[in-house]
Amino acid sequence: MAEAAVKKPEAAEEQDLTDGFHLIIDALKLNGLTTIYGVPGIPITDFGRMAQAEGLRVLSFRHEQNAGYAAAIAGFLTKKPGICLTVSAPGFLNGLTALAHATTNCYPMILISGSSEREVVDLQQGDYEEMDQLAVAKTMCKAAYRVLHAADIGIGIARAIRSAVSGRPGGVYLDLPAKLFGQVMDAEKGRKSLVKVIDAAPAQIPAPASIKRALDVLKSAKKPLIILGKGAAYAQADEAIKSFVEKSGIPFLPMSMAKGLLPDTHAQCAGAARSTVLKDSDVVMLIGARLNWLLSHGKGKAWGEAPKKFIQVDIEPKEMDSNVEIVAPVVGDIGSCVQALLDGMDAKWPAPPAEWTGAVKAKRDENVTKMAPRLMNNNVPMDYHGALGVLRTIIKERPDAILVNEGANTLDLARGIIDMYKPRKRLDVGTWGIMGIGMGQAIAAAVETGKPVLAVEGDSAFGFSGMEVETICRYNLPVCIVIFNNDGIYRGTDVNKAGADPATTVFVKGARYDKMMEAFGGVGVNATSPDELKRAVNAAMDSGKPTLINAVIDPAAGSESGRIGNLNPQSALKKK
Ligand SMILES: Cc1ncc(C[n+]2csc(CCOP(=O)(O)OP(=O)(O)O)c2C)c(N)n1
Ligand SMILES: [Mg+2]
Repeated sequence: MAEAAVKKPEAAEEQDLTDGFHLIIDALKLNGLTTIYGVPGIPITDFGRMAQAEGLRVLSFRHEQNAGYAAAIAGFLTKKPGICLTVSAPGFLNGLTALAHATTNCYPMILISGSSEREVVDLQQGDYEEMDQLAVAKTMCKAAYRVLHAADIGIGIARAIRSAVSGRPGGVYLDLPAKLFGQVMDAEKGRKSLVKVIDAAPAQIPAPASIKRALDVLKSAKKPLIILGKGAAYAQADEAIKSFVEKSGIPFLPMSMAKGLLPDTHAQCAGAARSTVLKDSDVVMLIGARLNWLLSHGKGKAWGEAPKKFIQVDIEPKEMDSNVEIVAPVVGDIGSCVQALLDGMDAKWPAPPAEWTGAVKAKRDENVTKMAPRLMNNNVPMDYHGALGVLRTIIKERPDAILVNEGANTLDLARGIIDMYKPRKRLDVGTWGIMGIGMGQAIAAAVETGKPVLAVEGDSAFGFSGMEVETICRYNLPVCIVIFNNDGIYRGTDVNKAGADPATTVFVKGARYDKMMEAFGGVGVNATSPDELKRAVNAAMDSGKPTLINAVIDPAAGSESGRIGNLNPQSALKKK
């Protein structure tokens, strides 16, 4: 009793104070940011504990890069910045790849890193994990900020949120020096210093003249094509996009992560006639798709000889004319732009010439028919087509599942073979073709959507984030990983002719990745035939238990670099 009486005035005093730790938590909560992906350590360990205690979901990873990829894709899925939390220098650097990846892919993300003492870092006196993180981050993101005073936390987080999601979304770095966390201030003043970001990503309405110009060009086309990019998927303007495409009657080509915006089985989908529509189209409307390497920069062999006119719909004005002339730029947010286009089409909008739509459909049907028997093969060892034929059916039967996909052959073939039926269900390597997104994206997909996740992984690709299977087991997430194990990168058959070391592209033969999952209490299965694979994936999807299936693929089945082998430089000397 006496003790409590003595403590009372102290506790009352404490109630009037807040500190950096709590202000950061309160600022995130105020803005609806309630999930943090990270790795603990000095100076953010207690912050993670307190955030958890205050009701935030704080998911601890085994490596910051994977936490960063999780945050980045969370941003893509939710249109709110995904939060990645790391320690200073090495942890920060581990998270930086994901920050750069988020910026390149236009995913909103905030990398929050603790940092060492400014006065020591700036004099380069060798502090614990010393690094001028703000300077390093600046070149890799849309914006980078540092908060030095507890009273500025509200503004700092508000600026980070707005920078990440407004205009073209991207990565933002927020530097929080160790001293900031413990800084104390009056609680009421602290509360008042917080900022709730109003209308973080304001609509950007396109100019009416740009809409008219675009529709005029589109109407004049004999062989029009619409290309949907992942910006269109991000926009969550699914109904407007579907109505616009259907009202126009124009064949559409989805980029990888735009698959499912309209089903791949839709009558207008030209996915299976990609080379034909790129070559033969005369007017191409890009919606949230950039003319980067993935579209051969809009020129060259892939685009054929016929002259082309490009219409581009994008939120970023600088995107226009980036590679070729854009005759009808439409600048604004995708939702507003597509709605305006739709509103601008009168009831008598002419269908594109039947000769064109018929030709596209014929090519598509021909390719689909050609592929069909290969997808039904029951070969042992499995080839890519036999294994992917099974997964294709599983996604057809479970269109709500989220497909995560990385690898070379495993990526390129899965992209072509597995039809998607709903928006934002296919999450893959993005603009850079980066390996290592697999487990981070799978975890975030499960956490953010609550839907089952099927991660289709090359054995090399999986290795970049493989340790996160422990994270998947720890949080008991409904993730089924299928590893296309062909003993290596591209193929498992390479031989080093010059010495005893294995060739650079091959791994341990017959590796059993399924045992990794068992080590952490998950389900491991070794599947050697399409039938075994089908049973194991269905069981995993039904049970929701963390599962890893080692799918044994013929080591000779793949090709160098999958579909992009042409990008490999060649030595003239080798050909002598
Ligand atoms: C971060 C990163 N490092 C390296 C690469 C180069 N790379 C492209 S695909 C690939 C792995 C391909 O092998 P695998 O995942 O086993 O797929 P497979 O073709 O064998 O099915 C690698 C290492 C990359 N894309 N990203
Ligand atoms: Mg492989």
